[in-house]
Amino acid sequence: MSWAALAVALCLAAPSLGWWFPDTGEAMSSIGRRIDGLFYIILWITSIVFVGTQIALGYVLWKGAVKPAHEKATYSHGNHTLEVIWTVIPGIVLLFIAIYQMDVWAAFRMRNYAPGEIEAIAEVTARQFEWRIRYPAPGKPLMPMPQPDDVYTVNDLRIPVGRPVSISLRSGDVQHSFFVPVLRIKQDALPGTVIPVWFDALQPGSYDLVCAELCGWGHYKMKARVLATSEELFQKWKQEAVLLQADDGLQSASPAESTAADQAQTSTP
Ligand SMILES: [Cu+2]
Repeated sequence: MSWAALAVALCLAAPSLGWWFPDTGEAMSSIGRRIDGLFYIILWITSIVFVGTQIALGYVLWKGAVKPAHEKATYSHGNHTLEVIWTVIPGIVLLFIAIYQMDVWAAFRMRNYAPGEIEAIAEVTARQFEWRIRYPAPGKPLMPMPQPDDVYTVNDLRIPVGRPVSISLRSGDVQHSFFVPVLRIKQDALPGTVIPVWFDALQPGSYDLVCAELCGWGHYKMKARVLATSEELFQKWKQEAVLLQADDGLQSASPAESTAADQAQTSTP
């Protein structure tokens, strides 16, 4: 009974045990660091079990080797107590892991759990075989449908560093997966669905964005970059991009509008 009480207490305390596991600082996003913590706890549990079983195996081998030759090994079949123990302990460990990870999962998947106000900075549309990105004009919110003054890039997602931002992820054709390994962010892009994904970048840098879902012959080349810069540089870049796009529009037949039309066409499932 006391064992059961201990197991229940351990499971209930699981979400608050994060401080046990040091932040290694390898992930470049706050949620990434918590995801790393989940991997480390599993690594610790499996390491302890591995070392423990190897020590037990070594001990049994040693004990058998030093036995006098005339002593026979005892043979036994079935042990109810042992079977209960090696069923209940892994069960408790699995329950512990299941409850322990809930907090991190909720923080990543539910926007309500994300820290602070989150600005939707861009719409990212995955399509065979590139990432099309649409930003609202400086000072404007991201609208569900393309606007004439939106800014467009291909395979180049710019974000400000140090604050959580969200993107609206969609697919223009088949299933893709938005994967930024260094930020530990992975989310499938599904045709006909707009999925908000929030994340932050803790340090400025250029991070690889790849597709993690086999989506056709050109899947291998469906890579882009996430460029995390300071807030000032991000805003400056967006203002320059708007002017550049307007300039292009004067010289040719308004590519911004044609891209917007193209975007509207491709993003409608
Ligand atoms: Cu792909």
